[in-house]
Amino acid sequence: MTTIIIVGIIILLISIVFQVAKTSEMVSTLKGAAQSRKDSNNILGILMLVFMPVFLIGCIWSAVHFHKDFLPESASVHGDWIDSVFNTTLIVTGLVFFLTQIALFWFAFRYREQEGKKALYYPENNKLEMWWTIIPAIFMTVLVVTGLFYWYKITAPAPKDAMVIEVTGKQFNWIARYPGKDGKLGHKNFTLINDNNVEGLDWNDEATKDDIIPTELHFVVGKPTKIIINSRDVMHNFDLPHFRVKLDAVPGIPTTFWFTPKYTTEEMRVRVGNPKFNFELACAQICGQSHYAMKMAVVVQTQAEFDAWIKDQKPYYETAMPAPAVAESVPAAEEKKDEAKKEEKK
Ligand SMILES: [Cu+2]
Repeated sequence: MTTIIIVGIIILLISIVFQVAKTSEMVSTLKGAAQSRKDSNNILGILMLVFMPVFLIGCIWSAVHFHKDFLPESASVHGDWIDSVFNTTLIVTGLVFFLTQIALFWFAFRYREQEGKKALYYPENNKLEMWWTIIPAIFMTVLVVTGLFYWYKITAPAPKDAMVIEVTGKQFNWIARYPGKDGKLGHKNFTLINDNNVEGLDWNDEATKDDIIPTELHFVVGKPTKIIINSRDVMHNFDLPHFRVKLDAVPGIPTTFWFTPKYTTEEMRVRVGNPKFNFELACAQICGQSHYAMKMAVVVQTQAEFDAWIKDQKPYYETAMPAPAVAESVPAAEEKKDEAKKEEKK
């Protein structure tokens, strides 16, 4: 029913516009071409003035209304810097946008074609050109230099005490790896990848044997965290929107990024007023059919909570290796027992 009403309204509007156009055509024939041109110029000029505030208010409304949807609340130290640069750029360019749009519509109204008015021939003004080059150049320089200042801070080498986590993207989930007690991530080799060894860890390297591959990412609040980002197959994109971390996961070329989480999950739940809030790692690169489902839960906790959690995690080696080893050794042991019994009987 609603659809029929909407279609009816659209047809009605089209026929009104058509009728108005037809009537104005008839009026112009009666009045003569010159008068009708004057009228339409006046109408268009006034419409420009009416459209200007509607358009500008719409811009302000959409910026305010959708601002929180552009990026969620920042939960990392450098996230605040990025937001401040972003907001400064938005304010400066927004101001210029408003001034130029007001001038554009006002000029369209003020200098519409009018009887007895002739356009002024004004080919150049060097002074004016100088100022409208210098002023934007100063603003652009300030914005770019501020951006670069933060960029170098953000991309500087990670502090030595940073926690190191490796995250590998694959179609269609993330694999996180924490170094075990030795604090070292063991070697891996893509040729060793199989169902029991999702990362292709090289078990000949002792450092791999305590590596942990959990199903969730855990960070410590206030602790610098360095992520080594990998991909097992196609290009993915490591995206932690709350931490303002977003970097491509490229097969064969590990990328790194470090950041410091500012709030625990619990604190963030209070901040956003949602007791069910959870941080999330997403894939921000369309990487195949189930790209939309490629995500991983992220927990930010205190050092003590993290220590308790990591203590409960089993090294991946234990889940990957012993099962076949035990299965082989059981029949072998049985055989030995049998042989021993036979010998006893002899
Ligand atoms: Cu992906």
